[in-house]
Amino acid sequence: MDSLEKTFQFVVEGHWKEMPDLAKEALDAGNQSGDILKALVSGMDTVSEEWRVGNMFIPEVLISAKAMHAGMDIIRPHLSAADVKLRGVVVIGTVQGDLHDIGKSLVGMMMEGGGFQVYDLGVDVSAAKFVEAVKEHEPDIVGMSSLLTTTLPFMRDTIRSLEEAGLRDSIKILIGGAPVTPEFAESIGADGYAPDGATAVDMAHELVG
Ligand code: B12
Repeated sequence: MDSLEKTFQFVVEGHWKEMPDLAKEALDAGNQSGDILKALVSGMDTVSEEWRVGNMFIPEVLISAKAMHAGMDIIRPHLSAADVKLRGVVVIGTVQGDLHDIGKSLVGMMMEGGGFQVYDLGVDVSAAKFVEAVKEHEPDIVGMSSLLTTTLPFMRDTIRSLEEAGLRDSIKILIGGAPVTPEFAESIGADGYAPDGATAVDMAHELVG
């Protein structure tokens, strides 16, 4: 097994402690950082799918996400412009009142894998914080995540606040999370909805043209 196949395997099996050494080994072996990133993302894709069909459980998903993060930390400085072309800037966060971050972090990492510079604002992000971050980072895309039906209205509030701040026209808004539907996205004036990380990346590419 070469180091890229091993990287994929280490994500799927959640070997987060061993991942930094493996990522360094993969770089030393002359692999491009973009290819290592692809192996990490593809490992996480497999994990998401295994979780979806019930073959993996949340604690395992969390450990795999940790392994992917550990690999990302090593290769991030090597993802130079020459290696991965910057497709745009994304600001992403889980909306106010909501502490679920697994899906949001996955989407953020996959966006990074898709060539975007990502600012992850974390969880429980108020409308005001989104507005502040848009002013600071001038993103192309704002991604919002919500896993609770009770926090869905905060997506609408955030869009309103961005409109009031005069920032809405300069960005595209992409939303997601288990209770989110395309109809809901349309009703609050978002530009798109994606059910998973891979679709989110495709849609982000479309939105930035
Ligand atoms: C793990 C989990 C937790 C963990 C969260 C840990 C963490 N660090 O995130 C803990 C234990 C803390 C937790 C707490 C709670 N939870 Co909870 N939780 C879950 C669970 C089991 C899995 C969520 C998850 O991580 N899925 C895995 C990821 C990969 O999937 P995902 O989040 O859906 O993300 C994917 C897509 O949705 C999409 N996506 C997600 N975000 C975004 C963003 C963008 C921009 C895009 C494009 C796409 C996108 O792409 C992702 C990748 O494919 C769900 C059950 C479920 N079926 O969803 C309940 C669930 C969401 N929780 C629920 C509840 C009720 C709670 C609590 C209120 C429980 C309580 N009484 O305390 C608290 C709320 C705390 C809070 N204020 O947020 C309910 C929500 C019910 C509802 N309809 O509102 C659920 C559905 C469980 C249930 N069936 O009752 N929870």
